[in-house]
Amino acid sequence: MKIMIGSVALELHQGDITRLAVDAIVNAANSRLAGGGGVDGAIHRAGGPAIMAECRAIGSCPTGGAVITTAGRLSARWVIHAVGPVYRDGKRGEPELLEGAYRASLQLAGEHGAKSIAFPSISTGVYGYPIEKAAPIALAAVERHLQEPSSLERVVFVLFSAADYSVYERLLAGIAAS
Ligand code: AR6
Repeated sequence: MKIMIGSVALELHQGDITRLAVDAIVNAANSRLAGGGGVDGAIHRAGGPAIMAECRAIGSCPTGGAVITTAGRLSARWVIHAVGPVYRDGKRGEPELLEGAYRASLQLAGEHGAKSIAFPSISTGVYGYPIEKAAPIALAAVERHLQEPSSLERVVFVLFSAADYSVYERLLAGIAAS
């Protein structure tokens, strides 16, 4: 599915984010930048050890922030390692921290002149953020970013499951109709 926000294409894909041909792939990382399972494991596996070497040199990233590295063997130019919150009850700053992770990623992409970026659904796997709550935050962060001039021409959300895809599909249909 694809809609336009001004001149920027907002697309949904279902599948593996490491296969996307975009300038910047966003990773759902942890604050130690230590690698792990889920999308983090997939990105480091596909991209090779150069990405982890850069992560080690950077050291860490606060929750709600993001850092950027090159992308090793991936076809992308950069990996943006975004650190979303662990979801507990939604009353411990989780929405603001999740929004911050998206905002910091978009800002880094813009600073590097990226024309395209692909996001996974940050925090909704191991970190337990309910996708129905997380998806509107992700989309609002993108919409807000695109209200200002940006290098981005294409923003892709890559959802691993059909159920997650349909959550995003419903929200995008709402944006397209508004
Ligand atoms: N492509 C796209 N999406 C994927 C892929 C993939 N290859 N693999 C998994 N997903 P998660 P989090 C989806 O757990 O919740 C790691 O260990 C997955 O189905 O990867 O932010 C880190 O090191 C889910 O919808 O990230 C951290 O310690 C989404 O990506 C911690 O997990 C995010 O799930 C971060 O947890």
